[in-house]
Amino acid sequence: MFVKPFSRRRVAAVVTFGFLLAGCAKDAPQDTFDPAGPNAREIDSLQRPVFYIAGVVGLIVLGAVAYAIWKFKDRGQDIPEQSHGNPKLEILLTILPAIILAGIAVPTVSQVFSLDKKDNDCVINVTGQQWWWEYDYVKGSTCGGVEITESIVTVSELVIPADTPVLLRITSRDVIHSFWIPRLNGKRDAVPGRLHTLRMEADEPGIYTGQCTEFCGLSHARMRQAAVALTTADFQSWVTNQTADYTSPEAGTTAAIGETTFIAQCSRCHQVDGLVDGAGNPVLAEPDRFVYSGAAPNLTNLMTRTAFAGWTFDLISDECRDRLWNESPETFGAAYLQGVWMYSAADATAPACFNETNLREWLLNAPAMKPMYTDPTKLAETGGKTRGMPALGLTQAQIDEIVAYLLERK
Ligand code: HEC
Ligand SMILES: [Cu+2]
Repeated sequence: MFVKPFSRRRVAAVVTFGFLLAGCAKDAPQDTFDPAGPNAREIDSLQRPVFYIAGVVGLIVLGAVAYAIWKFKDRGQDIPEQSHGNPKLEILLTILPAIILAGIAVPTVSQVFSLDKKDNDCVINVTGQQWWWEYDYVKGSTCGGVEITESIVTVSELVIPADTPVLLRITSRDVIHSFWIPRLNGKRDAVPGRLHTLRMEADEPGIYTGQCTEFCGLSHARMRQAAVALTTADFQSWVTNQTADYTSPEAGTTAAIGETTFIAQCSRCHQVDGLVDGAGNPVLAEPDRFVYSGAAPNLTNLMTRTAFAGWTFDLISDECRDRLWNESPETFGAAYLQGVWMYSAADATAPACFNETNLREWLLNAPAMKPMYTDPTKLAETGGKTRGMPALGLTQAQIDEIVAYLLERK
C-alpha cells in the first residue's frame, strides 16, 4: 500500500513516539532535571524558570503563527492593502524581549560567579585524552578532612567524599573534550593548553554518571565517566587502599607468571605503582613513547573500578551493577569499596562480580571495541605510536596469566 510521507497517521505516530521518548527521562541516570548536589541544584533552579518562560513565549508565538496561517489563508480574496511599518508594535516587540532577557541576565550572571567559587582544598587534576579521563589527586589536598599525602592517579571513575566541594582542574592532551556529570554540575570543556576549573559536590554517597560532550573522534560515544561519592570514612578507606604498598603475587601462582607477562607486554604503556622487575628495579611506564596522546591508564588498582576503557565496558556483571546502583546511601560505600570482589563470600577465592568476558575481549583485541584506533599498518606515520590500546596478539594462556595478575590489583 502506498503511504503518503506526511499522512496524518504518520505525523500522529511521530508525535506520540516523541512523547513516549520524553517519558523515558524518568529514572534516567544522567538527568539534569534531577540534581544531586548544590551546584546542579543551583543550575536547575535557574533553568526551570527560563524553560517555563521560554515555553510560554514559544506557545504564544506558535499560536500567533497558526492563527495567521488560518486567518489569511488564500481563499481567492483580494490582496490586502499594502502598508509599511508599525512603530508602536515594533517598539513593543523590542522592549518586551529586552525586559525578559534583562530579567534572565541578572540571576544568570550572578550564578556564573557563584558557581565559579574556588573555596576548597580538595583539588583534582582532570585530563581528557582520546578516549578516557585521567584523575590526579593533588598531593597536599584535603578532601572532606582526608589528607592526600601522596598523589593518586586513577581513571574514568572519580571518587570523591560526599557533601564536600571538590575543585576539578580540567585540561586535555589532544583534542577538545568536555567533562559533564549532569546530576552534579554543568559542562566544562577540556581544552589543550588551558586549565578550566569546575567545582562539584554530591549530597549523598552513590554513583553519578556522565559522558564527554564535545565530539572528539569516532570513539566519542565511548568516552564516558562517573563520579562516585563516599562518606568521609569510606573515602579515607579508599585513599588508604589506593596508596597502599604494592604486593607481588605469591610465587608459583598463575598471577606470579602474569606479573612477568605484564612487565613484558603491558608496562611500557601502563604504570602499576610499586612494581619492580626481576632485578629489583622499579618498572616505569613510558606511554609518551608509545601512545600518540602521551598517556595510558594507571592500572595499580584496576579492580577497584566498576568499568574500564572510557567507562564504557563493565568490569562488574550486570547483576552486581544493578545491585550496587540500588544500594542505599548508607550501604553503598561498603559494597563499592570491594570493587569486583563485592558481594563475594568472605572465603571466596574468585570474585563474585568480575565481568571476565569484557576484560578478556579487550586484551584480545581492544581496537575492535573502540573505533578509530591507529591502523597498525600505518605506524610509520605516527612515529610508531598508537592511538588507544593496540592488539598485542596475546595467546589465551598469556591472557589467563594477565587476568590472574590484574585480579590482585584491588
Ligand atoms: C602501546 C601502549 C599500550 C600497551 C602496550 C598496552 N596498553 Fe592497555 N591501554 C592503552 C591505552 C592508550 C588505553 C586507553 C584506551 C581507551 O580507553 O580508549 C589502554 C586501556 C587499558 C585498560 C583499561 C583501563 C581503564 O581503567 O580504563 C586495561 C585494563 C588495559 N589497557 C590493559 C592492558 C594490558 C593488560 C596490557 C598488556 C597485555 C596492555 N593494556 C598493553 C595502551 C596500551
Ligand atoms: Cu571526548
